[in-house]
Amino acid sequence: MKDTYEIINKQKFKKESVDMHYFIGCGTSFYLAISAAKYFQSVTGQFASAVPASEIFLNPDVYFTENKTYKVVVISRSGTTSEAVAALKFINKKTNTSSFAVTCFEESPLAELADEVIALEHINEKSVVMTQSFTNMLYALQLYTTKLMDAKEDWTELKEIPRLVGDLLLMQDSVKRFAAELTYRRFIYLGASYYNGLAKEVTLKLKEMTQTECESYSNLEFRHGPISIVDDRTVVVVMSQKQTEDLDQDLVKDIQRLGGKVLALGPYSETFEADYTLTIGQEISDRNRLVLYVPLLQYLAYYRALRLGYDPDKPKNLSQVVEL
Ligand code: F1P
Repeated sequence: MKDTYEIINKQKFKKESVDMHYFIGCGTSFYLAISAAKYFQSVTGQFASAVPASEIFLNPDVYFTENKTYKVVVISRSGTTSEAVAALKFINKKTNTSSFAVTCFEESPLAELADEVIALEHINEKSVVMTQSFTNMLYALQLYTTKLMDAKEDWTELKEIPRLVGDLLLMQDSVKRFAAELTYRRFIYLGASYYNGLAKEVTLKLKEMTQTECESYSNLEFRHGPISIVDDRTVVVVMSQKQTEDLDQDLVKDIQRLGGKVLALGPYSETFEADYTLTIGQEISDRNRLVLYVPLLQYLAYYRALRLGYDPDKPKNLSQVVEL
């Protein structure tokens, strides 16, 4: 992550004024797009939305009109995923749309086709499952956004992230008890706004690595129906923001009353109670704390996979690159 910081710190970016930004990708890269678009919108005040890469060329009428201008940020670890490349080729034919790629491979179709590129070549991930590539590409997009806006306070906070992620890795034992308990059969991940993409991503991690039944929702949406499946074999992972602490505390109590177990992650005050509380990033603002939630929950999936006897690097029915 320090290398990612150095790359973005040195790189120069074009400042463009467009009507709409789309952040697109497939699978993990789409979930990254959801959090990155929300972050971009919050820092820049400009419209941004996340779209699965395939929809850009399958339903262009939904996303583009003639008299508006667009910038599309395409995210892909491999830079070769079929839908991401097809979306970029489609965009390149449009005169009112520019493109930007974020990938881990400089020599990839995506990097060759895009107007501008962030290439994180130091992320040499061998696993089929995306872990450090997710964290680093999200971090790179936060730094990119902050640099574009010359948002000094955000940049100062983001500069601390590599050190704070390092500290987090020492806390990995804390998630092991949730990973080891095989009577827990269902996992629900809750995250709102910027955190909703993260909730979807850690759900996918658990699904890919462990074949466990799991779902994700925006925190308070959980009460509107999904809460009916909570029982004593359900674990709910709550990702909190500073301003949602009180509402999340009530939600935790409701889930526990129904027999569910709660693992809570957030910048909590001392009084917050759950079955296990991980207090993280108290000194960092909600939008810049994002990536701190991810590694520990990736570890949760990893340790559960080992406990179940699965190879966490090679999930069933999945390959590193999906080519149509
Ligand atoms: C996207 C992706 C991954 C998934 C699997 C297949 O890859 O869908 O999210 O875990 O590895 O590919 P990419 O476009 O980011 O390379």
